[in-house]
Order: sequence, then C-alpha cells, then structure tokens
Amino acid sequence: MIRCYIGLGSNLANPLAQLHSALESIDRIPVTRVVASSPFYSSAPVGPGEQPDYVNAVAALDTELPAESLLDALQAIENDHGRERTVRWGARTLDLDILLFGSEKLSTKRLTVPHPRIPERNFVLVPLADLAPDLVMPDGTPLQSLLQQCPENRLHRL
Ligand code: ROI
Repeated sequence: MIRCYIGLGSNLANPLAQLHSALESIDRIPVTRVVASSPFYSSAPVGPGEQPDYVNAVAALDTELPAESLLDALQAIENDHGRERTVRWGARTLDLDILLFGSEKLSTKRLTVPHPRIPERNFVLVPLADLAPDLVMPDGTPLQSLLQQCPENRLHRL
C-alpha cells in the first residue's frame, strides 16, 4: 500500500462540482481509497493568457496500483469529465496530477514524480500542507521550507 497525493484543479463548468465528483470517482478506482481531502481553495490562474480562477485541492490516497496504472485511471476520470486537451496551459474542466507517490522518484515519458512544479505552486503546497504539514519530499526537503520559498499567488480558502 502506497500513500500518494493528488492535485485537483478545475476552472470550467462548475469547478466545485467537478472536484466533488472527481473525489468520488477516485475513490472508485480499484484497490485505491481516498483517505483525506484538503479544503478547497480559489486560486488565481497561473500561466499565460486570460482564464477564469481555479478551484484547487489535494487528496491523499492509499493505493496498491503501480504509478502508471494510477495515472491511467486518473486520465480516464479527466476524460469522463469532458477534458479536452487543446491548448497547453489552457482552461480545463478537470486536472488530476500525481504529486507524490510514496517517497518514490519516477521519471518516465508519461510521468515525473514528484511533480516538478510543486515548489512554485502555492495552490498545491498550501492544501498539501493542510493534509500533511510534516511531510518531507523524497529529496529530503521539508514541505514547510518549500512553502516559505514559494512565490505568492492569490489563494483563498472556500
Ligand atoms: N493555475 C491555477 N491557479 N490552478 C491550477 O490548477 C492550474 N493548472 C494549470 C495552469 C494552467 C498551469 N494554471 C493553473 O494547469
């Protein structure tokens, strides 16, 4: 059994409902359980162009799936939620990112874990710290030190 953390984000088509429904779908993935979910946050979009604010959250899962099978299951849920992969960094109905997979470091064509953008995203770090304030990254960096160094971006708890 591996504890992993998933980032959830949506900024289209009722983001709050997207995240609630995504959590239910994740809990139905075989040999996988949602053990905790963070509060939801409203967050200013990061990246180029104009787009609506996001709702972001983090979920803690226990799974017996290998990382790439978990990725398959998460991508199927994104697709069920009407995700269209058109523009990179564009608005999306549902984004599910594997942030951490136990203390593993993975680097394949499809998957880099820990998620490489964790340190620059307060919409990931803040909800992750709600769930696991004492977490230490696989490279030994405490989550709290990432939080202290993270750039500011408008974020408020819903
Ligand atoms: N910006 C915010 N605030 N939240 C996200 O989940 C998010 N996801 C993305 C990009 C477009 C980079 N910006 C984001 O993929």
